[in-house]
Amino acid sequence: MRAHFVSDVHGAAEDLASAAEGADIFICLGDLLLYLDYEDPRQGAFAEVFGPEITAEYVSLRVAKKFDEARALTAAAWDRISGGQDPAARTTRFLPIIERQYDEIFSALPSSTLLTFGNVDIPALAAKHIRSGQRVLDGEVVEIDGLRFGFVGNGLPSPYRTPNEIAVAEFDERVRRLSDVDVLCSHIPPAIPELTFDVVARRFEVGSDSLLELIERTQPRFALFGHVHQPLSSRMRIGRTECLNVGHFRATRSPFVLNL
Ligand SMILES: [Mn+2]
Repeated sequence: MRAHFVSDVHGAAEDLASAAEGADIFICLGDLLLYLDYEDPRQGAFAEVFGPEITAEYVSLRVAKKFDEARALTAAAWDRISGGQDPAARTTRFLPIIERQYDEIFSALPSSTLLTFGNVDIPALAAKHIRSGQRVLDGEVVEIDGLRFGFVGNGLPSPYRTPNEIAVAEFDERVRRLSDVDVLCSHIPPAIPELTFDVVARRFEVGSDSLLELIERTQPRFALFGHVHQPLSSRMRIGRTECLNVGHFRATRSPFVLNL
């Protein structure tokens, strides 16, 4: 069985169809939306609302970890655009952009896709764009050709306050539902410094202790994940388990292929 994995699609809908060519199963590990593009301030929902100059400034403040200044910058910019600070108005402005992105992505994903969401997704807004045959899995196991694939999505709380971060206890509860898994599929990696450190952003992303514990205790054949766009290590062995970062699809435009 040939499994193709993608993660961190971040708006790159146009290359999803070719990424699925030749695959027996196609698995997407989340982060479908493009909110901010750290490489190109003209791309993404934020740039569409605030323009490239504010976006470039916002990105550099976040890279410098000046989160309060970054929020102040957007508040001032939103004030100029809308003449007020009504959060509902801001949501209304972003809504059609997010909806359009989800429509493009789910139209481009294969009709048979196994999917879990990432930390920048907004599952409630994705729901109506998901086609029949595209299955969202979170805290669930599916058996394919005698192999058990376990899925857990979303992110954990971080200083970046991305929209789909869930509490550690809730995340851990979903991980506990995954028993006797052969292939563990998640958006975020297990909490191992080499896997969570991003060498370009020069920061640690958030990994999960409970995923690490599950791997150490039950030794699935594979643990696949995304989230860290430029990891210090993209693969690591934990006992019998091969831990693999499937790559940043927006940058690579190619799937991670696993023959099972
Ligand atoms: Mn991502």
